Amino acid sequence: MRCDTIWRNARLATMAGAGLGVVEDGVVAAIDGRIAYAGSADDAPVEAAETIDCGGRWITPGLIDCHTHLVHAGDRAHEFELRLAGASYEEVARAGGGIVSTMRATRSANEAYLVASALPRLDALIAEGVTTVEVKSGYGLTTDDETRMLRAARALGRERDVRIATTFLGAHALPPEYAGDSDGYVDHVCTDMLPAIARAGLADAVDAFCEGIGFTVEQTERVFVAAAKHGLPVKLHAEQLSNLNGAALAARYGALSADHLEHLDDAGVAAMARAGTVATLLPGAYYFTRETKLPPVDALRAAGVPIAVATDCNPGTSPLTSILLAMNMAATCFRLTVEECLRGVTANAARALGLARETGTLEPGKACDLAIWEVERPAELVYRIGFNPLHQRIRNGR
Ligand code: DI6
Ligand code: FE
Repeated sequence: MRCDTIWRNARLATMAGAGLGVVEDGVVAAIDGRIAYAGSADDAPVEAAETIDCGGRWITPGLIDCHTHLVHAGDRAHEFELRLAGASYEEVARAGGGIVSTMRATRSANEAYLVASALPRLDALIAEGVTTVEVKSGYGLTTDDETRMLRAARALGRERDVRIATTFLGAHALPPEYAGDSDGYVDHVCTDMLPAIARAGLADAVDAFCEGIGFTVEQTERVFVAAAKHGLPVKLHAEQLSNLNGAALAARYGALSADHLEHLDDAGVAAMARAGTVATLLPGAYYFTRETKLPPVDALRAAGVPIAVATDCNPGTSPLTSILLAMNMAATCFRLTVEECLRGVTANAARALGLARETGTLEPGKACDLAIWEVERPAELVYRIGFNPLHQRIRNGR
């Protein structure tokens, strides 16, 4: 087999099968941007146009950030100062803070600005070996503004060599023009916004914020029915601040993932296990909002629910653009193991995006997306705080 590129003299964490799928003296080979071989040097191909000696460095799959609000205008640093001065969430909202303040900034930003302001955040993730990023809408809250957000998200995938998965999150917050009429807004999301965005092919999935300060489980179900009608998979911000049984609803609709989950109960865990819905944990939001309720990690483990970890990069509750720090927080705050953290930003993150056949492990047939690390052991990727040991990022074999 003649390959385009061979990476040899490496230690592989393939994330395939049990554990980290470690191969001590490993080789990865690529043909036409796809993995042709990943395994022991003993059985590896040797002929290639280019052969790279990795000097014993570790190779993981390219990392995946499966939950971000990367596209948005403005920031909420002033709100952060108000909160530090003791203001409550409600007082901040009354002072014009909260999601609606980001909505106002985003509505007045054109697509070029939305792209330009997201690029530094995307570059921070890329610098840590991220090769796939999920980007949600949810700060426009009108058809035109949500469309512009998703066009900007798609544009990020043209501006940088990165895979972008887009998610329509029209049911993120109630816009001022629908004040007091959340059912009317959900009608607008389901009958106008979602069909327009589906027709334009701008969303790969649909999400909602099922929460007391968001939308009810009944309203969320209407969004899910509309998504199914347009052939779009769903995911859900669920049980972040209370238990509305959103995760169980998401599981009933075969959701790719349910996210946050601090208030998830045993029935929700069981429903997710039955459906194969991924539990995406977002330690950045837990940390930044100084939450105290931990997600039921032991119950998720016992039920075999796949766990993903993501930054939830957003200006209000998780202004975090480091997937490595997200892993450290998941281990330090939620007590995930190193293996669970690494699987959470690779194989399980791919599952949360419906991309498990394309990326997330070092296996033949998948995109040759790699991260090559200057570490003695994979645990250093989770253990260190604010240190980036990336040696090289490979995307589609280049
Ligand atoms: N949950 C969150 O923590 C963010 N959205 C959501 O559904 C908050 C987004 C923001 O405050 O801008
Ligand atoms: Fe989020």
